Amino acid sequence: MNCAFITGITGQDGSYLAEFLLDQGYEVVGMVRRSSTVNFERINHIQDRVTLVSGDLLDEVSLISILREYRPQEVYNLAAQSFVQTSWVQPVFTGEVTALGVTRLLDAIRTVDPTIRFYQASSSEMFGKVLEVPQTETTPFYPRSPYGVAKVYGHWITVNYRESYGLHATSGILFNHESPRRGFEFVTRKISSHAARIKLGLAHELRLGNLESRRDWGYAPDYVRAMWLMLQQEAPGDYVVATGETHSVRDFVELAFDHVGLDYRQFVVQDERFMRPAEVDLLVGDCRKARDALGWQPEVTFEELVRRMVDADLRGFGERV
Ligand code: NDP
Ligand code: GDR
Repeated sequence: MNCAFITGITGQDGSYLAEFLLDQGYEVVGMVRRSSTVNFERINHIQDRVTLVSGDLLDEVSLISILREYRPQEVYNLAAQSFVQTSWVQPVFTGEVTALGVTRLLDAIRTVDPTIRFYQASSSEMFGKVLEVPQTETTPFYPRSPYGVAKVYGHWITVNYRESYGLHATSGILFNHESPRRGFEFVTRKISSHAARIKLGLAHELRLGNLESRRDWGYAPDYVRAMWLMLQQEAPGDYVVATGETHSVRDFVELAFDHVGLDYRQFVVQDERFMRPAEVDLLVGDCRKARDALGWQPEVTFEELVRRMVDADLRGFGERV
């Protein structure tokens, strides 16, 4: 039985990837950080089918011990301080986890078993103030936040360990992907949860920052499939994963509120607190390489994504009314 090790298993992507790998017949080992309260909400339903081990990207000893004990063939590095806005408030911490954490894990792999296949969760935030539209694997990076800068480091250290030590180290440059399991601080879930709560009479307004920024939004379960496909390739590489469509935050709000029969203009308030010191105005990816080499394509459309997220929040909040 193949064994896969996932960092960030308690996160949105980690939970979907764990489900996907279990379905493929893998033994799944997931790393969790010690905390005073348990936050296994996203993996409760599979907890008895995965092995959870304690560790931290800040602590290389824990990474080496886990690899030595479980001997995985595949490692998926999904752990990160992943919220862009927080990266301005905690820039050093973001660099420690999201940038240097990648080196710690790569070095643990090099030390324990250099035949392990490694996936790094790189991001479209690396393109930042975009130098080309649409963005591809060869578009130069111009990150706009401490998070984006940290991800550029994580990307290049992955490429460097591939080239220096011959590791099967792959970087998936994933554009935004969302789901009903998305954290509430990210704009899509903030919108879907507020649309549902306003509809149910549990809230009366939605405070947002920049409504004009544009993102290439896909559906998270489609994207974890691409991660796995990348590690099944003979050779490691870099792949853009995206839908090729771009929509504004305003488009997302409008669709979400339309879906519950409300006019967003009556509820949305623009609030300076949610504006960013430097914004990424436009992202749209060209995933031709992933399509041709991996046979990957997204299955859920933007409109369907919005509907699924709002419907899930209507059910979730509706049960609590
Ligand atoms: P989440 O924020 O939902 O999950 C992040 C995970 O990282 C959580 O499990 C968290 O654990 C864990 N984590 C954070 N810090 C540490 C640490 N020091 N040591 C160990 N684990 C840690 O992110 P997503 O699931 O959305 O994203 C997964 C990865 O993909 C991230 O690296 C993100 O930056 C990247 N990415 C995401 C995209 C997206 O649109 N979702 C797009 C492109 C890249 P805990 O639960 O304890 O906080
Ligand atoms: P992003 O996602 O920064 O693209 O990073 P987020 O949903 O936080 O922001 C998207 C866009 O929406 C604008 N926005 C707001 N954002 C938030 N969070 N809250 C608001 O109130 C708000 N109002 C407007 C933002 O300014 C931005 O333009 C996500 C994360 O998952 C990263 O980890 C990942 O690497 C990238 O996607 C690809």
